Amino acid sequence: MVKPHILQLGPYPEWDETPLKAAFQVHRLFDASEPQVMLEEIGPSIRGIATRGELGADRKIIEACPNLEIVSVYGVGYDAVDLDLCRQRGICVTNTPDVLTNDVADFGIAMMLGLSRNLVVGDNWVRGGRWLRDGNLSLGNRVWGKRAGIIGLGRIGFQVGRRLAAFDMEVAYSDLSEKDYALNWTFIADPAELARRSDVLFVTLAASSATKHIIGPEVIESMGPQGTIINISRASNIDEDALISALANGRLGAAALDVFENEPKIDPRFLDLPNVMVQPHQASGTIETRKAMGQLMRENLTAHFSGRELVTPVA
Ligand code: 8YV
Repeated sequence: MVKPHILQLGPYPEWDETPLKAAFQVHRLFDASEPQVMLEEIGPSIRGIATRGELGADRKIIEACPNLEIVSVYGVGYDAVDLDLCRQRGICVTNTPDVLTNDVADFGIAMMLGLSRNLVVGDNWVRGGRWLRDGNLSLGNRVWGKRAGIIGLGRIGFQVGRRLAAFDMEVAYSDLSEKDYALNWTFIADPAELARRSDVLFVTLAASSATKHIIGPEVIESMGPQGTIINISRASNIDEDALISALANGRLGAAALDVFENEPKIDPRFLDLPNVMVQPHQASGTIETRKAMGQLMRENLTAHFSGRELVTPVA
C-alpha cells in the first residue's frame, strides 16, 4: 500500500517518530535548510500535517499543500491552526483532548505551590551556598484558606478546581455561562470581578481570537499587589506588556507562566522579574501523557486515511 505523504512541523519523542515513519511517508519541514523550497517541492504531495499545539499550521503552510486533507495536532490547543481556511477547504482538524487534562492541572497546582512556597528560590538558595552564608530564606505564603479563581472552566479548569478544593481553597470561576458540572463553586461572569475576589487566578481557557488579551490591565490590576496569576493555557490570553508592567511596579504580586508570546524566544523582561516563575511550556510534559498524545495524534491520521471516523475531531 502506498503510504500517505505527511508534513511534520516539529519533532516528537522517538517513541512517536518510529511508528509515524512506519505508517506514513514523512517530510520533516523543521529539518529543511530551506523550508520554503521544500514546501514548493513536496507541497502538492502532502495529504496530512502532523503538528504540535504551539506550532499549529498557518495559512502559508496550508496554502502550500493544495491536496491537504487533515491537520492532526499533538496538543489540545488548536489556536495556531488556521481553522477558517481549513473549514473553507474541507480540511479535517484533530487534537488530543482529555489525555493531558490531569497532568496540565497538576502542573498548574505545582506552579502555585512552587511560587508561594519558594521552591525554586529555595533550591537555588541551598545550591548557591546562601543558606550557609546568609541564613534562612524569606518566608512564603500559604495557599489553604485562600481564594482561587479559574478563568475558563473547561476540562482543564474543572480539574484545577477539584485540586484547589482539595487544598481547602475557596473556588470561583468565570466562563461564558454558568456550568452545571461545576461543584459548589461560585460563578462570577466578569473576569475583572473574579480577579478582585481572588488571591490566585488560574488562566485555563482555550485560546482564540475572541479571548486575545482577555486578561488585560483591568483584570491584572484587579488582582492587586498580593495577587498571583498562573497561566497554563496560551500566552495570547494575557496582555504580556500589561502583565510585565504590573509585575514590575508591584500592581500585581506574582505570576507563574508556562506559556509565552514567541516562545521559546520569550520577552527578556520576564527574566529580570524576581516575582515570576517561568516554565518552558511543559504542563503536559510527562512521559505517560506525551505517549498518549502521540498515539492519539497518530490514531487520528490513521483513522482518516483508512476512511474511519476521526477519534477526536475539533468541533
Ligand atoms: C503541548 C499544548 O505542549 O496541548 C496543548 O495545547 O500546548 C501542549 O500540551 C504541545 O503541543 C507539545 O508540543
